[in-house]
Amino acid sequence: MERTLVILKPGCLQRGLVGEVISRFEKRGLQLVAMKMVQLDEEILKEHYAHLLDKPFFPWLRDGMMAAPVILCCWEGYNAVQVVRDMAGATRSSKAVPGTIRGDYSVSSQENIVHTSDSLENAEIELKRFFVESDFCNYTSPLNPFKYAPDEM
Ligand code: IDP
Ligand code: MG
Repeated sequence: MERTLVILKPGCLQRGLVGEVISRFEKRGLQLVAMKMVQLDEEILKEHYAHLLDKPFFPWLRDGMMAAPVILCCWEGYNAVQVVRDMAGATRSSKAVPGTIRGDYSVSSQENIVHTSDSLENAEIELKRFFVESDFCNYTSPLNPFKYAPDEM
């Protein structure tokens, strides 16, 4: 089954939306396999947002991501990368569809509540960036037969 990285951004924490957002992933049927709260620094943000380093908004994004701690989560499930990405909604929250996390809790392009990996390949790279192997908890939910067909597990 796929694993993907979600970062609950500083705004999610400061606005008291952590439980709300985690609850959505749980209710969708995704399984939490790793989680930790950390203060990000400039070095790791330059790596994580390398594709945006030359954008004029990068310094604001970097400072926003360091403005408070974040919560790093790894969610596991069938098609988890795309499922989680779709649940987050469009990057520009003002365009995000209601019902998505960004579409329900934000209007900003920068302060958009969550980071989600955009491909299976990047999910693997990003999970290695923030977690070590022993952070991942391997357990099987007894509810899996009620959440999945045999070929989806
Ligand atoms: P994503 O988070 O939906 O994958 P990316 O293009 O990878 O979007 O951008 C990473 C983060 O950079 C966004 O989540 C957002 O916080 C910020 N960002 C992206 N585009 C803009 C912009 O045009 N203005 C301000 N911040 C932006
Ligand atoms: Mg991205």
